[in-house]
Amino acid sequence: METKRDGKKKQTTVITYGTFDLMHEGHIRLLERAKQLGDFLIVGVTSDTYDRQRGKLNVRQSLTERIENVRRTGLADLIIVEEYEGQKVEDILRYNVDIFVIGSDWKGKFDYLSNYCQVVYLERTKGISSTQKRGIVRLGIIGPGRVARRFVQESRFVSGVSVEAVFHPVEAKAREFAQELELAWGGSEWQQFVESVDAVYVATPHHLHVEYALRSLEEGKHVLIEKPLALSRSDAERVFALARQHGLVAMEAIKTAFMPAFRKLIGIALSGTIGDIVYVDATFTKLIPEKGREFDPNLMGGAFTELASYVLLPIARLAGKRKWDAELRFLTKRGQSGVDVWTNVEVIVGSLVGFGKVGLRAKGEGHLVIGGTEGYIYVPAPWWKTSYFEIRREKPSDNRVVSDAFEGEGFRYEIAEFISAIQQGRKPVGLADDDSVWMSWIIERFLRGEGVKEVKS
Ligand code: C2G
Repeated sequence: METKRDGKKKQTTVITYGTFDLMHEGHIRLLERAKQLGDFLIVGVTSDTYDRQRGKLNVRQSLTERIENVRRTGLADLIIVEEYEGQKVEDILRYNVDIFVIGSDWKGKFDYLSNYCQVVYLERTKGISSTQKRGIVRLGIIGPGRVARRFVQESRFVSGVSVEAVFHPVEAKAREFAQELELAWGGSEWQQFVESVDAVYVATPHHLHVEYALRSLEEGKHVLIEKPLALSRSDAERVFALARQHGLVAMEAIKTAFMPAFRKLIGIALSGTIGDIVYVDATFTKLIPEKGREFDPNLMGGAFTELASYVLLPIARLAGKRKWDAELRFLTKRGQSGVDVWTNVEVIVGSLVGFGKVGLRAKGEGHLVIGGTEGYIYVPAPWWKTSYFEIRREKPSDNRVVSDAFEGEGFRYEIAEFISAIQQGRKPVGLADDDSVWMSWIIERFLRGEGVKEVKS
């Protein structure tokens, strides 16, 4: 407590903010420690509109219920509603706040508030004991790599999931990752790992996806599997059959499939807005130095296994059931290590032709065009992070623009879909099992060399 110049003790006011959805011990411990820092605790609860605006997904409880969660702790002296970006500064000034408190998952993000008051980041609670019955899914990661790191960061924008554990056969790698990302557990003990989670995210190199997915499903865990889910049709079918048998969710992590603008785009194309769909043309290139996992034949590297899931996605979604009658042609170019560095795929499904181009050592325009008899849809690069597209017609005055911008990497939509499918005991929407099985079948055909023509390197 500070002493004012007039001798009277000034009360120390502390403020913190959060969604406080499905209140768990992480929230409660934060409020307890915040309270201990002063004499008067103000808690800001985010409004639904603000959560939507800041990209917080899958919030299950209403604002009233979430306020009630905070009230019930008996820790807040005042509860306010956070309704817009920039409100924090105004609240700090209005309530004469001394200390702003937030969990360490926000480290650095609120340093700008130190111009107005003291900013304290409290260590977030690792390990949530809440069970699925209460709606919180505890998630474990297999394969602590680059994609897993981004996944953890994005998962904090999805309510109802807590990333708890990370597994790697090399203990030190898992531990290091767990420490860096503030996870409760990191190690190489498989049994300990699966027992501490309800769901698993498989983010290993491609050739291990199926093995880990099956092992996790056998243990009764839901699985989110990095793309490509499998490298053969039968392997993909085994994954989904086992999930069905155990009543679990199995989903392929193709982030584009779950982005709001992409879902809209597919709906619009299928509803006949551009007439009959005649072709789909999608390109995804990524320049990567010719070393590392992506070029390793033993890890099933190559441009096609790395990127085909993206370019095949709109073709699969637009062709529907007809996709199984597809005639396939590939044109490919190999790099020094023997894996493909560029591949064109042609998918002919009746009157619909799909063109996909993927590359790791050469760039191309990364757009998506869906051509129809009455117009076309154009998605500029990077189309796989779909946030904006145009419906273009013969008469430019009939053109229309659809935009649905998002925050961050766009992973959060796929995470939110996976978590809400688990919570609601339903299939994920945006990507059917059949789409994933079909893509695995195409990758299998490519790897077997069926219909593949090689271009000189
Ligand atoms: N928290 C924690 N441990 C957890 C989970 C959450 O300490 N395992 C903390 C968060 O860091 C945050 C508070 O609990 O300080 C509320 O978390 P959420 O309800 O998830 O809200 P959040 O999205 O973090 O709101 O204006 C909103 C705030 O900026 C952040």
